[in-house]
Amino acid sequence: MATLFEPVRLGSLVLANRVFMAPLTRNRAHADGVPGELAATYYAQRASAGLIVTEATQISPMGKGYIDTPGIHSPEQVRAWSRIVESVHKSGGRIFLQLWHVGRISHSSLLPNNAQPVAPSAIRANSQTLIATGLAPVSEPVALTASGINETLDDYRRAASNAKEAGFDGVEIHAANGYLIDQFLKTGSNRRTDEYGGVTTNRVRLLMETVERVLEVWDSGHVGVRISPTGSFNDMADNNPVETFSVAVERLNGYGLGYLHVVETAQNSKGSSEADLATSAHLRTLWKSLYVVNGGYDGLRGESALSTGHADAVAYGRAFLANPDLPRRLQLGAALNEPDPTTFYGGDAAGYTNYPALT
Ligand code: 8OZ
Repeated sequence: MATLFEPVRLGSLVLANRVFMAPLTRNRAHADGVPGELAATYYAQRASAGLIVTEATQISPMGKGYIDTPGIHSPEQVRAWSRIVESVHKSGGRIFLQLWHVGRISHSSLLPNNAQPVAPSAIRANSQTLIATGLAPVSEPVALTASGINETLDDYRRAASNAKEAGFDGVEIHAANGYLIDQFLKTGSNRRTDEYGGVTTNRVRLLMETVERVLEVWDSGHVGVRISPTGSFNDMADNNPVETFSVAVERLNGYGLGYLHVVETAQNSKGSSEADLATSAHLRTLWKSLYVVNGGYDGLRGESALSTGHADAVAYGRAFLANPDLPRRLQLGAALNEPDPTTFYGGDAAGYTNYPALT
């Protein structure tokens, strides 16, 4: 069995290790969705990750749900991302862009012409988002029409193409944590009566069609999908996560994707329960390529996930945020910097580019 520090193949790439950097929302982009000036330094500092997955990045103006998150739909955004990718590549790293549409987790003040957010069904989430005035309840959404779904799929394709133009090594489709694709997957947020709702094979349709659009642009080995089968963050619930996600995973197998990335915790920052881990272990038996896990792992649990065959790679969020040289620290068994939650979302270099590496 592999260790965290052995290389692993992903598409045409050979990644240096199996310590991945999980996507982390940092809210330091400009109001127009152009990534901030410090982002190139921040990501390059973390280039020793086997793979960096960027912070969630909106595919369109309607895909935005929080203040100061980056996009990948305008030429200025693409230019800024290309400078970030270049700095990561110069430092020897590999980086995938995470493609994001928030669906109902948004607020009208963040959307074009103060629009209502879109969702599978007009069900408002009992959840909050960050807007100009601070935390606010999310707005009431409207159900996407068939043509709205098609336009959204076109947006995914364009965003995937923009990511390629910016020089990324690949893309990760965000189908986790209560955002648009997850809202379609899970029964609590999807009451549709058309071919995108009801039975599981219908609820997984938007994810499959998204993958198909992205594969019009990218080779399958350079595309990953992130899911959170037992996640309840953002007011999510599913009647039968094992059934829903077994169907999703078996269908995804048909596309030959590079990896599946599974958030194993019910809530951000909380640990995973036995049931969460059992669901993930089951999906692992179904999945045919690289299996990446995330959710409160430390070095020891990460090693054990690999040595027991539970996973092929481990994505670290908070630990990577606070430790730019995380793989080296884990390998040496060195002490870790503690993450500072007061600087997670928004702000400047403090808590972003000033965490020290080992000397
Ligand atoms: C925390 C705050 C805002 C967004 C996710 C993109 O959970 C997020 C997110 C996390 O996937």
